[in-house]
Amino acid sequence: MNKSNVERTFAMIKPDGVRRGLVGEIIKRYEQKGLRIVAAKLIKADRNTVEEHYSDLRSRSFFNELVEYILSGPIMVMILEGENAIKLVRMINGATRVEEALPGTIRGDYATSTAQNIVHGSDNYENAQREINLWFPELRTNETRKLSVL
Ligand code: IDP
Ligand code: MG
Repeated sequence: MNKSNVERTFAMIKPDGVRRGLVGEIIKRYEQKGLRIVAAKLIKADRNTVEEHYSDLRSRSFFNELVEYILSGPIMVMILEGENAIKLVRMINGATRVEEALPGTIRGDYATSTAQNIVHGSDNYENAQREINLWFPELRTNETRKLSVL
């Protein structure tokens, strides 16, 4: 038997997803694959947090455009938990590039450009921890910086 790999990941419904009324549709897709919502909130992000979130991309030509996009309206941030949650959310979201995002994925079904592609999901374990801590500072515990009760 395979060892179970229940883990937590960070997901974001970007401003275009919220603006287009896709929150329910997106959450439905995560839930119907067995992911559990551990925490979620609709927020207006602040610039520092967005720049920190995408710090790996700071040198890319589209960085400023990307930050302005995420700041352009409310976003929904969430922590999802389940078996192989990190990979699963990335699969449900679909490929980054609009022409590679397959039908049946969120981006494949709804994204009309690579820049504005509806959703984000952490790409590995370290980034999942980092992004959960960044977007949910209220859930850090003093000593371990792990999630408290959830
Ligand atoms: P990911 O969101 O699938 O992990 P990344 O390569 O980490 O993709 O890029 C982060 C975000 O930056 C993308 O989701 C998209 O919004 C934006 N982005 C990526 N590549 C481009 C580009 O070539 N032009 C404009 N925006 C881009
Ligand atoms: Mg990424």
